[in-house]
Amino acid sequence: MPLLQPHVLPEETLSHPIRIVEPIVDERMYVTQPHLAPLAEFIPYLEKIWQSKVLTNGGPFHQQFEKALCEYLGVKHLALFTNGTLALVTALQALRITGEVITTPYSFVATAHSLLWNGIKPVFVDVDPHTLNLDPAKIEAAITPQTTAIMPVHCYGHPCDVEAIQKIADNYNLKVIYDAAHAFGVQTGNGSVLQHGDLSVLSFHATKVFNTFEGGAIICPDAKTKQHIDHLKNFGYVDEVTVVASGINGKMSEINAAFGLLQLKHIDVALARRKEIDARYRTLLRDVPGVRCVNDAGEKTANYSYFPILVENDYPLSRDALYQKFRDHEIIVRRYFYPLISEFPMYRGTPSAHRDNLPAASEAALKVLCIPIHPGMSDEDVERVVDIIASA
Ligand code: T4K
Repeated sequence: MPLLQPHVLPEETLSHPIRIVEPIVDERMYVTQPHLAPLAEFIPYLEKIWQSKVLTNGGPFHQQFEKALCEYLGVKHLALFTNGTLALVTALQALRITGEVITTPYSFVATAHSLLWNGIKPVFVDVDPHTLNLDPAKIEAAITPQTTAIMPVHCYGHPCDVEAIQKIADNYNLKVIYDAAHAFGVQTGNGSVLQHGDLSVLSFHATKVFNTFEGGAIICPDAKTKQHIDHLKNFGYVDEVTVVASGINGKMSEINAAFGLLQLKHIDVALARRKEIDARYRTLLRDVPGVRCVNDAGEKTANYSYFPILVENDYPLSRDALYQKFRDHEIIVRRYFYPLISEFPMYRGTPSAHRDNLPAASEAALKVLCIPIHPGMSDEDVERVVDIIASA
């Protein structure tokens, strides 16, 4: 319990009247929209927080949410974070990674930024043109005496070739930290994809399949590692007078944890609707010339977090013209992941960032378009999106 309890002021003592913001009417269709549990269901959780006045620092909702998530995801240990980026930064700290880390350029910039924040040099390796995940066949050539780890991304929630990556890591004594920001709930033949590697990092950002507004987690292999990570996310504090590391403040607040607990009750319905939309897109786009849907989830249990299409050269419009056509129809599609991380100024100078080293990633970045997929979409919405693609 915190020593100082926050005091809630009665409304009549407020010096400024509260102005309620006008409801926003927005008819646009977005690449994603958060799935939110009904507001009325959240009120009792808020009442508990207001009663207890425990707002953060590993309170009861934080503890319950960690336990509930472990059960849902089928993992043994997990440490909650304020967001996925701080979780990535801390995962690298926890394993004391230094020197060079092999990673993918085809991701959100946070993947490589987490390396720079730790003073680590990212070494970019190309992706497999079919899965758009780090290509295991290209990893060995990039290993140097300075290489200490591999940081692959389960891009769009599609599992990396975890066996091949682990084999290389074992041969060269490297750690593996998966950026699993997209991979909530994803299974492989042997259970959760999050069990692979030394650590895996999730994001619960508003744009993710499962959101706590902002949030993230590190999946840990054992209780000892989790305890170390729990210290690192709390400034390195072990107890009131002991600090064991130069930790950060990465703790998830009680409000986010409480909301996460509630969101878990609704996630299966959201995933089921995503699956329907994914299937509908694949059927309707099958015969549209010049458009290729990336990766069918096949037998794996996917989470349908994104719906990327590749706009091929025989499509009547360029990728960017199609992107603009969508915008003209108030449909806000995105080019995840264009530009490649390796194209940004803080990465551009290194030899591994050169386009010649990254032909598959460079080509995908120029062709990809992520079209809307989220549980709030109707069948008519899906058809509207397909009509725009098919009518070029
Ligand atoms: N690793 C990977 C592989 C990642 O993809 C990410 C994050 C991270 C690490 C880092 O995790 P976090 O630290 O974020 O937990 C978004 C997200 O901000 C980012 O979390 C995400 N990846 C990335 C792929 O996408 P933007 O700049 O595209 O977001 P924004 O604001 O343009 O949102 C996209 C659409 O989502 C909007 O057009 C409408 C909708 N939206 C968005 C927000 C924020 C909503 O409906 N409500 C909202 O509150 O980066």
